[in-house]
Amino acid sequence: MTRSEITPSPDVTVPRSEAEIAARMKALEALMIEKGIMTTEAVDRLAEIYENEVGPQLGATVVAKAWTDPEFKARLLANATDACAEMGIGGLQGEDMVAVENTDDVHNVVVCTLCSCYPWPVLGLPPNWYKQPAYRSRIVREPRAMLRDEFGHDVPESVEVRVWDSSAELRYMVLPQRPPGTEDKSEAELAELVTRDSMIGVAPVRV
Ligand SMILES: [Co+2]
Repeated sequence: MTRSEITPSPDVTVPRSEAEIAARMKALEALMIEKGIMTTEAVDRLAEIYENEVGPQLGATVVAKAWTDPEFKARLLANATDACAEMGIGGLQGEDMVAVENTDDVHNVVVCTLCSCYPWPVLGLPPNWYKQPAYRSRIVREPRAMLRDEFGHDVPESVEVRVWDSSAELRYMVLPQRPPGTEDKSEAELAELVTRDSMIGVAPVRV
């Protein structure tokens, strides 16, 4: 099974269909515009930002900086929101971000068991599989098997797997390990190696 084939299991109740959510969003948007809370332009601009401008390419620059600047890395692990703000990265759904570091002994992976909480400023909008009940339940029950079967990521038995449950209060991102053989690469070159999946913790960074 590949991740695109992950579908909700029949015993899981999915509260709303995508069409219903889209309809509710449209209704909310219309109401906010009507009441003068938002303008059409502002709504379009926000959608554009979170679809095109904010995304894993920003998270990748954060990771590359942490790999090359130990003091920045310490600040990132102490307070990811503040450290990202230093780089001009922040905003909606990034108010309380936490970075967790992968090491030789620990592999971190992120989920939102309730819905799809996710640090938008550094990762953009979550992929579909992140929102599926199949991922949300199994990654907690058997993370090692899930990573192996669905993502082809075999975490050695000697490495502890930690699963972090994102919420509206805390949104996690993974600081992946810098791959060996990248000592000569610049920060910009390193950033190109960092993928969204590596910052969710379902894949390593590969050269
Ligand atoms: Co959530």
